[in-house]
Amino acid sequence: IPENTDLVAEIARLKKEKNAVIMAHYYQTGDIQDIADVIGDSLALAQWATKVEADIIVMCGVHFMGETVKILSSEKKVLVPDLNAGCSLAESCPADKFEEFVKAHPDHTVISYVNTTAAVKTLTDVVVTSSNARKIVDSFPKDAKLIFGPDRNLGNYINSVTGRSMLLWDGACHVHEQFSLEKILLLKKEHPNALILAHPECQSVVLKVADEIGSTLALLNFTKTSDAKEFIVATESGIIHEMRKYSPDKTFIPAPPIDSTCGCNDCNFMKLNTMEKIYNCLKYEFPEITIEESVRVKAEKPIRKMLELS
Ligand code: CIZ
Repeated sequence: IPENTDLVAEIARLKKEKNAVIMAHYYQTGDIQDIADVIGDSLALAQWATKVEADIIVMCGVHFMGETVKILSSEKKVLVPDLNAGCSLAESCPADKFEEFVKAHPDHTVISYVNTTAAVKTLTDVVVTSSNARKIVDSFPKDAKLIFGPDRNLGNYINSVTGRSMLLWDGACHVHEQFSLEKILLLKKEHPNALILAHPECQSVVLKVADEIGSTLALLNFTKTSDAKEFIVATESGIIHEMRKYSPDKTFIPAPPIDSTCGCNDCNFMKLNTMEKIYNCLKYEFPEITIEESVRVKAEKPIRKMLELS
């Protein structure tokens, strides 16, 4: 890319020329969120993917999000700026091992978090995101036998609020698993009026001290309506961009990870996407998400089921 290229203008030009749209997850950097046609959580992005009219969708997020868009909009070209943008949670649940787990419990309904590969979705009855997991789990009879994967922290949290004992897959998100209770409590001492906001993928010790637990969208909405002026935010720090945009008068403090040298409250996969890569992927229409049609068709069912129940 030539030096001094105005990436914002060039991306806008390519988008128009190619009838493309840009979708960005809340965990993307602020510059990417600012040029996106739509910003959202996985549920909002999936819902939007079923309606959008375009020839090309650039999904600025991680690989499974590109897959979800492709599964729902198979006729469109779906690009992701960096194919290496994986997800620790999706990787913690290999399809072959998950299949063994499902087969070992044949009388169970399988509920999978959206942070899974298309292959795992083919083994799933209904997909959930953090913003609809409770509602969808509650749609099953109280005595239903349920498997929930792959996030054990989210699964434990949903078990606790719904009074169920779903069988859990033992996976975790490397960002949310890393938040340090001790450092959060130190921050709280320094900012006694700050409310602690935590994502349900955090460990239960962090959830115990949280004033509000919810998905990115739920936490964002909470900050808009709360009277509080300060918040300690225990989820990926990208969401703080939106929080600040809506509430410029409030203070948002990212919760620190255990190992502060690893910068774990940023998802290093999400942050692989850059403005330069978006420009290149629009220009060269690459890298593209492709899914074998038989897998796509099978994986679409539990996602559509989620959309119906949401
Ligand atoms: O559902 C999503 O997009 C994720 C990964 C988190 C959240 O709470 O929005």
